[in-house]
Amino acid sequence: MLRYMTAGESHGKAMMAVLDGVPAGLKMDPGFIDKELARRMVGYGRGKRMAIEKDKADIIAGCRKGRTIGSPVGLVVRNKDFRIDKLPDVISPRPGHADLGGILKHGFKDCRDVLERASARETVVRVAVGAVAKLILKEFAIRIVSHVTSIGKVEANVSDLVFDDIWRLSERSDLRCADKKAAARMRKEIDKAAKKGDTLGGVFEVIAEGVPPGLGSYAQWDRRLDGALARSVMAVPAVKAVSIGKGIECADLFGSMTHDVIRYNKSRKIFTRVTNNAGGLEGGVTNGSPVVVRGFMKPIATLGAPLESVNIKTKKRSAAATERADVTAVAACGVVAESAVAFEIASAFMEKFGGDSMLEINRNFKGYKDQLKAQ
Ligand code: EPS
Repeated sequence: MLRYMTAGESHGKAMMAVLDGVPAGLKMDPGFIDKELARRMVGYGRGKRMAIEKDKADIIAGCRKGRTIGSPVGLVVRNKDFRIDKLPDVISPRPGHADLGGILKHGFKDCRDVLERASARETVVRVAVGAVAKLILKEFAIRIVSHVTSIGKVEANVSDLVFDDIWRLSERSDLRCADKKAAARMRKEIDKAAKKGDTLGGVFEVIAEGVPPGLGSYAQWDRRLDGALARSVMAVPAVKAVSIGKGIECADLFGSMTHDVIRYNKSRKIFTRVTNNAGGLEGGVTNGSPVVVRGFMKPIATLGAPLESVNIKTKKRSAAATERADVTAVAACGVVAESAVAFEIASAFMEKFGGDSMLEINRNFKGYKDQLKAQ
């Protein structure tokens, strides 16, 4: 069983995570983890904090001589902008942020006690965890990428692109958008919002390719992989909706237009699909098609031209607090969601093929592949 927890405040000493259940014998790749952290920092419209930090993960537990040893993996990312005790109080909660709910919940007199932990800075270690999950999945040729499909009202057109195109084009784009023309229009929208002191949300898509059929389960509600994915992606800060495959569009269509026709490829001895409207999941179980999850991100809650709020001390109307923040962070949000998807797929993979070592998992997976071919 894979599980993790994180700790750390945005302007505290460091962000940290403990990832438990990593099999022994996994080759650690610190360079890969740091590359993943760098992908999260990218994005036109990101705030000044990203220019201060140069996120690097320190692997402080769970490894010996470059390989995991079956004990919990400890990951630490130090904050350059460490000044939590020197920062001013925040007394006008920002609409859309955790500020108000957080102070009411704890009886705090300063929203900073909330926002330091509620900050999306925490996602830096979710990405470190996701990178380790990706290292497990890589061993089984499972690849995961995300790309931005819209910012505000500007939509990308990626209908004729396959996984490798999306991978290549999104990696090159400062908005992780595979449609160059749309990205140019998105940048203009972001500039416009920045000028007005406003923020923008958008939509990202995460695609996991090479996922074998049979991960997850229809037999118990909490083992359905679609449910686990939805929860994990929804738990990424600022995500307000999650959909799988065609998602909400399915509600408008006939069944005949929605479900993916089944074929059999005799030479490869595998069942295939003509389309992938299900986004790789049927009945909470993977079907061998790519897993496609979309996340819908609201605009960042910290506005340069703030909305109205209330001073929590005087109870008088006042402008909401303004902190340094991003104008948009949909590209980063997509990278964080990749980590969420990697973690959930790796969890389901471990549940099905689980063992204490990579050797054991490899053996179990090979046996299953042979079984599928003999079906
Ligand atoms: C973030 C770090 C934060 C914010 C942002 C994400 O750093 P700071 O508050 O020092 O500027 O830039 O967080 C938010 C937008 C938010 O609302 O919490 C990061 O590392 O991703």
